[in-house]
Amino acid sequence: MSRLMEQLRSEPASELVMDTQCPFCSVQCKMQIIEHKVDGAQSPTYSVIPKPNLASEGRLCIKGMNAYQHVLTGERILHPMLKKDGTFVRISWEEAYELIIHKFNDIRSQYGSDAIALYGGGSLTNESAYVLGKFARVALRTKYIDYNGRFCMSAAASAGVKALGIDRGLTNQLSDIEQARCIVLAGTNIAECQPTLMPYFTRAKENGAYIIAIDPRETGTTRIADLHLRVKPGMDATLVNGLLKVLLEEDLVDRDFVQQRTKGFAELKSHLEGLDLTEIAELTGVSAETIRQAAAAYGKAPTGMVFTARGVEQQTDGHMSVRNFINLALLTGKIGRPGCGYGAVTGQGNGQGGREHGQKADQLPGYRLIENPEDRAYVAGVWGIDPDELPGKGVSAYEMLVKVHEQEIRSLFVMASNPLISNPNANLVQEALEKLEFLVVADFLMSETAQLADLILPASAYLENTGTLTNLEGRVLLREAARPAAGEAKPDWEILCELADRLGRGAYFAFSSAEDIFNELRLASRGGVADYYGITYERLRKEEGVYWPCPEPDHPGQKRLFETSFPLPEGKALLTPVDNHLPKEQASPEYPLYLTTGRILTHYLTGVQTRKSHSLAARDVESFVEVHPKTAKKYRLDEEALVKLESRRGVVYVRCRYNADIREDTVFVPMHWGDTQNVNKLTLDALDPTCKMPGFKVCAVNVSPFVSEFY
Ligand SMILES: Nc1nc2c(c(=O)[nH]1)N[C@H]1C(S)=C(S)[C@@H](COP(=O)(O)OP(=O)(O)OC[C@H]3O[C@@H](n4cnc5c(=O)[nH]c(N)nc54)[C@H](O)[C@@H]3O)O[C@H]1N2
Ligand SMILES: Nc1nc2c(c(=O)[nH]1)N[C@H]1C(S)=C(S)[C@@H](COP(=O)(O)OP(=O)(O)OC[C@H]3O[C@@H](n4cnc5c(=O)[nH]c(N)nc54)[C@H](O)[C@@H]3O)O[C@H]1N2
Ligand code: SF4
Ligand SMILES: [Mo]
Repeated sequence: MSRLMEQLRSEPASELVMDTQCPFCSVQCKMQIIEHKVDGAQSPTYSVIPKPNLASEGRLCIKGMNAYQHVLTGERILHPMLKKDGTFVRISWEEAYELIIHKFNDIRSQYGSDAIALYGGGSLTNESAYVLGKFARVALRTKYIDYNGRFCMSAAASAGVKALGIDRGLTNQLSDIEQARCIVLAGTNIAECQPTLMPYFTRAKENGAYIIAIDPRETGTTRIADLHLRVKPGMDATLVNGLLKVLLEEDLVDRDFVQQRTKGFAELKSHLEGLDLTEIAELTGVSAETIRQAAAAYGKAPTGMVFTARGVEQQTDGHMSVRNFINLALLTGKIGRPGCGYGAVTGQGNGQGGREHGQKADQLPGYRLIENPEDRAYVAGVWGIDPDELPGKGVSAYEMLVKVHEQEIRSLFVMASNPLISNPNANLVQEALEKLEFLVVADFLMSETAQLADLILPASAYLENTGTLTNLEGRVLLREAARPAAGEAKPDWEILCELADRLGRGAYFAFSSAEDIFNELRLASRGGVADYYGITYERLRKEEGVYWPCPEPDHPGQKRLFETSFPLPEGKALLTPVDNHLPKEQASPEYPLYLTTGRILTHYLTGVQTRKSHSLAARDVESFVEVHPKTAKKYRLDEEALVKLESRRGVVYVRCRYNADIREDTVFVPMHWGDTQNVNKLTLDALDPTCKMPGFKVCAVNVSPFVSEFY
């Protein structure tokens, strides 16, 4: 019998059972956390039980198993804190609100409404994201609002909208994966980033699926592949041109589908005919033979699915790269039927819902557009304001920080993000944040950005906060509060409503619960692309989530999209020629290697949460660089020794790890650490012209052994 069980049996105990959902990735696994309090024991103990549900089927990964730790540690932000002479002192909520109103009014009267900007996040519930968007437009009337999902889903989102008419991460249910006979996993590391989904792929394999992985390095995901295309970082669009060319040459095009359901074939065909496979092989580092093998496997399979994630999307041609992967699905007619589809594997817990309800610079709720007169009129009607009162569109997240640097923006309100670590070119971002006249951060933990703030507001954490989140399938799930908020923390939406009230706009924010907000969101999204009108809390309590679009309360929600048509003119999807594209920064004698960045299993994003979880922190205490042993030898890098990595923009110091299966011209560093291990000190701030996604996945660096100055 375990010590805990012994204790439980012998001493009077109480239990708090918390039904919840993991706060981390887009799968949104359901779980139960039980707090055991034993009389006489110093602190409670916890057990975690995975709960069956449609996506995770009752699995949890190591992050979910330990997700109670960071919320229940002693390191929470428990009350508003004001920076005075460099240190934070506790103040009351009323003092905090008074200060914000005073500062905001001052800044607005001096520089105008657009001198205040809001910066949101994909961890926020749909309700809080909705209120944040409304707060920007109705309470502050600033055009400057954007969110961390810009770095996450913007390339896939803009490509999905253009090519397919809708951006819903997966075009079908997860259960379709098992029916696919060929699966392309491009720049996605599901084994570490959505681990509980792996069994869908292993079951597909057992059913005979051929798996093709595209990644410059070996990962837990590429290891399940039958064929691994070790592409040069940033060269996916070009690689797909090779695949498409072979499909044409080998007559593996689904002519009926292309003719009846798509537009643009002639242009795509003539573009591909002008390309040379040998050149493509050279540019991508993948042999023509391998490209042929991959194209034939996908083209000949009766069913197939294509998945992309940030490896493909976080590029300066991320939008067009995704368009090319969609070309692949369309050209072969592998979309809109069982076992077929395209999926952008969404990242954050509410990465999907977070991009639908108005925290994006150009967006209004329901995926409506702020520059479209009809959309403006509709949403203004729901909000009870004149459409002319709505500001126009602002700029993307990083561009906002550049405006902070240029002092066009004087105050920033950050809610659920850690921009100092997650933006590219972090040294410039730090300079920008330090120039702000007033930085407010709402968080429940002390992030690196919060440390720079003038004022920190304590937000409630997932266990304490009711709201809906939309998972990677486009399924809306209700997560109910399972315990009271710690200290004086409040839900994000409540903070915003109380502030709106003090700004004299309370009438537009008279919400008394998350459900109240959801009911307005339902109306605001009604008839939009992401239509939530038919979804209610009552339904969500009874059903295991509801897929959008769901236009009426008796509508079942749409599980598979595009079965008969695409929501585009004539109901047809759009094929598009995509140019071969080189990353913005090329290797040079001074910076001879390509750096790519990403994730590991144990940590989440900028690590603020997982670094405070003792079990997770203990597994990976610091950052590292993955290097091919031959490259390591060339640059005299010993395994486990510290390495200095340098780009044109900055320097970081990380531990050396050998990986015999990474490209020799490429090194990989995860993004989960700050300070001298913040990999974004190295990354390039060039943005994709369409969606403004930064090219996080490629920049040029040099590496050398770190020799301490103290030796
Ligand atoms: N453990 C963990 N899970 C997470 C997260 C986390 O931080 N930690 N974050 C969540 C979020 S917000 C997101 S967005 C997702 C991200 O999920 P993923 O996109 O799957 O994760 P990444 O590690 O960023 O990148 C995926 C792979 O792209 C590869 N790659 C790098 N450059 C290129 C390239 O040029 N081409 C191709 N084809 N591949 C390339 C990398 O080697 C990496 O293996 O994960 C979610 N889940
Ligand atoms: N080099 C490089 N950079 C990257 C990426 C990459 O692959 N490479 N990936 C990019 C991607 S995909 C993403 S999504 C971004 C993520 O970038 P960030 O948004 O900066 O990352 P997080 O660590 O999730 O930061 C969230 C913060 O909000 C807090 N928080 C969590 N939930 C809530 C909540 O409900 N309310 C409030 N008020 N606070 C909350 C957390 O404690 C944390 O401090 O990073 C991007 N940056
Ligand atoms: S991190 Fe993702 S896969 Fe792991 S338990 Fe949480 S939601 Fe599930
Ligand atoms: Mo993300």
